[in-house]
Amino acid sequence: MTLYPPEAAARHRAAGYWTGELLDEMVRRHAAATPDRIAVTDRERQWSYAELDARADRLAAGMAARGLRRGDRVVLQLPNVAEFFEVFFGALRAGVVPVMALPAHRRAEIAYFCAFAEARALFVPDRHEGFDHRELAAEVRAAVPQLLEVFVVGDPGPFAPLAELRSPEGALPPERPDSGDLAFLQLSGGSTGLPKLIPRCHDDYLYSVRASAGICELTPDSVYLCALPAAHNFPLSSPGTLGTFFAGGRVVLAPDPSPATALALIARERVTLTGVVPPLALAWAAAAEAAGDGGPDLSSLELLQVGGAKLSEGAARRLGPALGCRLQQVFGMAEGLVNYTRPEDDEHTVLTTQGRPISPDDEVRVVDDHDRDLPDGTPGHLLTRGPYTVRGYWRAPEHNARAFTADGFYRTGDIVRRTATGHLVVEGRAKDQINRGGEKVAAEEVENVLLAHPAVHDVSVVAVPDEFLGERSCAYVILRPDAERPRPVELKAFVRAAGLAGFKVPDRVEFVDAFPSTGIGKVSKKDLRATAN
Ligand code: OOB
Repeated sequence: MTLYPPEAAARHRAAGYWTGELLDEMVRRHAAATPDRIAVTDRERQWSYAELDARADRLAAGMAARGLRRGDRVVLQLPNVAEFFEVFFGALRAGVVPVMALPAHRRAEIAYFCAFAEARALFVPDRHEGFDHRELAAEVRAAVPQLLEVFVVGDPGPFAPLAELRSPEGALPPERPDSGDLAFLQLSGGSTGLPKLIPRCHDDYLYSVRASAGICELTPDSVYLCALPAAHNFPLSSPGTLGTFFAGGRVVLAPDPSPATALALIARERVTLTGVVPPLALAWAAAAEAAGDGGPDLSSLELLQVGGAKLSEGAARRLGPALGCRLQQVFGMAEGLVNYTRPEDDEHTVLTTQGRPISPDDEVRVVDDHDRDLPDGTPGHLLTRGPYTVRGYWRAPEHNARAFTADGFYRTGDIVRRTATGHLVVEGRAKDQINRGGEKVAAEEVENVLLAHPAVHDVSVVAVPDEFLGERSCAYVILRPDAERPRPVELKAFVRAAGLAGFKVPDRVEFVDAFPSTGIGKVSKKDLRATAN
């Protein structure tokens, strides 16, 4: 399977962006050069590079011994535990393709990923944040017949423990994956009824990781706190955990992102950088301000990266002083393009823009509704193409025809303006999505669920402003004429019972008689949003 047009791939290789190296080789390299250096810290555990490397080998061998073949898919739903990287690197080494599910996903999402990706195995924790993932796995197994095995980190219950997959003397699969192969499937924030899978290969992903590590000046002394879910593209690659491994640094896994946990870990582990979404950054800043001089010692922290949702200038101003570090804005997407403010940028740029692209060969177009290029300073649709932006979603030709231009530009759905220095400012969004403090909710996915409720005639889910999260979701519901009005909590429970992740449950439900419409008879979500308050 070729993920990029051959001439584009040849160009990215000739430019030195694509090196032919595989993503797991970074672990091998440091295991050989500095075997005893710590790669991962997880609660009381420390794994050296040698240990992480050996574990990845054993897991790859175990996957091969269980009959998992190059190109086979598995669904990875692990929280921030060291085993996340054991399974991730082990799978890559075996040529097995993980689907990067989030811990918050529930039955509907996990069953869909398993079925759509034809996954052969599912990796889950026993319990996480009070939720039993073995029960979820049992439901998914019942619903998806071709899912062969479930492996559990922790108490396995009726399933196999991860340890069973570790093969002490098994051989690695003879054939190494190719750097242009599909390495893993990342998840799209989505704007359609079903989540889309993003095919990332070793070449494109490693380039974004390596270049990000350079821009963020990572060294073997870097200590990265992974506070967001490890599977998400931001903490995974921008430069995140993989960038830290690439540089030979140390990754500290936060079991939860609360200020109490995170600030204590920064102090105890002498963390030098971390990446968070705006509401978290503000919660940490508030906690640090409240604690004052008596709080945790944050003096090791050099860089706070904030991305995933728009950071207001006012919030941006507050963060550096509160946490005693430099701020970097990150505007990225799992489909590829990532923008960073740079160490050399002036303060105004860091506070008011979302950065500029990683690569000199990232092509950025800002266009009007008819794909005509707009001058700098004018907001428009952001289209992009480049050495690490995918050319299509996995197995989604119809959607791809809309989400990509004929010449391969990804339609990001973001409305941006470009400054004279090439920095981008995010002005809004054209896609039908709610950005709930960095967690993306596709309106249509939630609408489809609510439409199945017997009392619901029509529904429209939109973003409403929220002081803390930036946006929350509101479901506007038109009831069937004969229906009794359900309580909002019942409709929320209905979405939850359908097996959707908690962050997709509408924060608010409002009943209306009709929706405002656009000139051509479609629901005007813009006008609907304006009625919220
Ligand atoms: C990151 O990735 P995704 O795939 O969860 O979401 C991408 C979308 C963007 O298209 C944009 O709508 C929004 O999230 N976004 C931002 C933003 N960063 C992302 N909107 C405003 N300001 C920002 N700084 O969210 C992601 C991936 C890699 C690095 C960082 C974030």
